[in-house]
Amino acid sequence: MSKPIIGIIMGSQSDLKVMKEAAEFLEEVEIPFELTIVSAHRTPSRMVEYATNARDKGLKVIIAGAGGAAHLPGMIASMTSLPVIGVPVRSSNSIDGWDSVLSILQMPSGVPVATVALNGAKNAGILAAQIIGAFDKAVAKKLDAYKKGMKERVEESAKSIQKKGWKES
Ligand code: RP5
Repeated sequence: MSKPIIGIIMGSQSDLKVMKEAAEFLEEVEIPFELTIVSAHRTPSRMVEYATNARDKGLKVIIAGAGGAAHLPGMIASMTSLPVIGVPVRSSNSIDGWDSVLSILQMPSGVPVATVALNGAKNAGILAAQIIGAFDKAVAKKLDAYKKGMKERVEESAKSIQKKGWKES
């Protein structure tokens, strides 16, 4: 198996139900990735080690998901110049999800985290693939096919609604 070029990390195993959507997308477009748990609050040294070794081990993009206070994506971004995509997770300790959205989104100038929607791990996977696809033609081709598939599904739904009317779905 090829070496992972995308790292998916999350603050807790409880984030996996959301974060697995990023992994599933990367599997679909056949981009090698690694997935693990790194907690900013419970394993701070592991977080430093992960961020500082990421580039040397071949990663090109990091997807980091966390809920509640959600420091993980920002802290990782503070220690690497690789692009970091943040996934705010609505977790058991979230007030309503806004806590993790704002924590990940409102990074100070100089340390960006590309923040996707609450629980938006699939979009994080797509965005990471698009970053890779900017330089890799084979990945770009798969992403173009994915977009074409979405377009065709909407067109089919539109046709079916026009034919059947609004009473049937
Ligand atoms: C955050 O706290 C994690 O990312 C998770 O979303 C949340 C709750 O963690 P657990 O108490 O379920 O381990 O750090």
